[in-house]
Amino acid sequence: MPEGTAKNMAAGDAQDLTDGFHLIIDALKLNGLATIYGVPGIPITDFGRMAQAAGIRVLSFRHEQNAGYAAAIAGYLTKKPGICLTVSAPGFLNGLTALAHATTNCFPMILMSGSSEREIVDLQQGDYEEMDQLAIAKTMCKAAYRVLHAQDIGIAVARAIPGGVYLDLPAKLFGQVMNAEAGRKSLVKVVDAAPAQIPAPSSVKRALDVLKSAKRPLIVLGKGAAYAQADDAIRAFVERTGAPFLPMSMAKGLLPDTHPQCAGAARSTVLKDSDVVMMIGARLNWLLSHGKGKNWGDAPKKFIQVDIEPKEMDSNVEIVAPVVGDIGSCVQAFLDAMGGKWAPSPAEWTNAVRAKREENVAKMAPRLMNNNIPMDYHGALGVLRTIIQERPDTILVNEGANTLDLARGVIDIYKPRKRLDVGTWGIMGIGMGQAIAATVETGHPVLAVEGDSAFGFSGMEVETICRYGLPVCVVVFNNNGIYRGTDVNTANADPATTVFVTGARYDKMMEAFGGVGVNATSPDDLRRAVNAALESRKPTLINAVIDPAAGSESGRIGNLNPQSALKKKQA
Ligand SMILES: Cc1ncc(C[n+]2csc(CCOP(=O)(O)OP(=O)(O)O)c2C)c(N)n1
Ligand SMILES: [Mg+2]
Repeated sequence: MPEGTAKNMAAGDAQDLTDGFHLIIDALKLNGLATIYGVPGIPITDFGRMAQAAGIRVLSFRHEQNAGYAAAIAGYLTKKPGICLTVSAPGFLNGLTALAHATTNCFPMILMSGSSEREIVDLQQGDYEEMDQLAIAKTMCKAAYRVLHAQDIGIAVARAIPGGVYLDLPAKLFGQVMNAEAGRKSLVKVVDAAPAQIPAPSSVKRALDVLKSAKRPLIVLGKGAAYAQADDAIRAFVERTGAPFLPMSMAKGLLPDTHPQCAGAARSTVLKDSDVVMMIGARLNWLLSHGKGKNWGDAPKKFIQVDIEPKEMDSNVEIVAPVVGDIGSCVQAFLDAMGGKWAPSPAEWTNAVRAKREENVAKMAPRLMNNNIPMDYHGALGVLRTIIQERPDTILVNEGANTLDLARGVIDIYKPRKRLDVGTWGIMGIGMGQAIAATVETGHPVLAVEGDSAFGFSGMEVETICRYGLPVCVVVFNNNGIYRGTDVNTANADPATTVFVTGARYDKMMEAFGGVGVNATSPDDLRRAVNAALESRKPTLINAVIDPAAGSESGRIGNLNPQSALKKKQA
């Protein structure tokens, strides 16, 4: 039976019919996509209800951007596309930021948005929430598809996997009716969304030859390596080489930060002094100073790059040994080709790196134990560092400027994919969405360490956390502002642009929704409150009062602020 409307169908046929609502649900379920993060409204409210009734977990957020960040990180954690569901125009745009973020970070995600009447939108006749969403989405993700016919839903969902993809679902699609058996047959189960991509054996040999020639090798692990879930092979490979390794922030824990080869605490030394750098699932973007400049020192350097994306090769500097394939297959190929006889990295180099690391760790240790009131970053982070050491299954979510940069350095991570943060863009606002999805997808409790500004971008989702009763402990590093709380505007009565209300009590936000709120003014308060939260698994928000003068402008990346040439001349 061709598509039609329910009106056209004889009532007696109803059980032999299906509709767009159910076909989308069936297509998602068939492909094992069992969780939706979204915000309801026309035209997708009933769809959400029906999805919930059909056994899909539907988590309703307070803002689509947060639902989108949840979907994005769900994709990262599970290797299956996270689904974000929104209404048209404004809801779509709110979700689109997250889809763009997911695409930039190579997280699989599908944004599904309802859209208005095609005929009216295309003639720009002013429909309810009118917008040409498809055209806008195309520039922001890998692909964007619109589904006009119920019988195309199966193929459309299949094409969208694994993302980052936008699926445009016009309101009319949901109500379209077709024969149930034909509908079932129209569904497509994706057999292998990300097939193994075996690297060319010659590229593997070339990479190993370069690595073998190194006097001062360095392995850089990126979040692509963490995403691959090839944890054992990666660890075996790194250990076989004996080389120091540097984890990018979301790759921390792939091997424990306390591993003897970890060079996290000797970052500037290894970047400067290494002679061969093997990048595994890490890109040579701004986060690594594009592989050049003063951070990388003067000594000539050879780069080996291992990545699934051929376009990453030679993106910023020459890659003398490109290895293209999925990280799991590449690392396994290295292990196979290395055989039993691989000379460990020169001891002179590994000892030098270890000495530098121990020196830096020792330098930091007393600062982490300080009991200053108000707390500074190190005093507060020292507490959280110990808690994560004692509870290594806890997932750490982290955003802010100083709160991010200092926590990344201070808090050791012991297991893969236990640290989630602002990603490639350094985006604020991922906090509560990531916290919610991280516990929903893994069942582990979450510790979200948030700058007070960063928290504000998604703070309303504490209601969502309370509503679903999620084991999330939010610690707001309340230094009364962006970077610092001490800025003064001398031009008029308005506050400076970077400061917030003095003495704000973020803990009361959590209490407003039935969660636990704690105001922590000392490291001891903080320790007690976080331990209680992780023990009880009750939604908790701790307002950690931080010295407003403790932070620095833009955290560790102040050098990226533009300076006027004029100002320099005058100075
Ligand atoms: C979406 C977005 N908007 C704005 C910024 C600019 N930004 C970078 S860090 C930051 C907030 C830093 O303050 P806070 O979170 O309180 O951390 P602190 O340094 O005070 O510890 C802002 C607004 C951004 N990175 N992303
Ligand atoms: Mg702040």
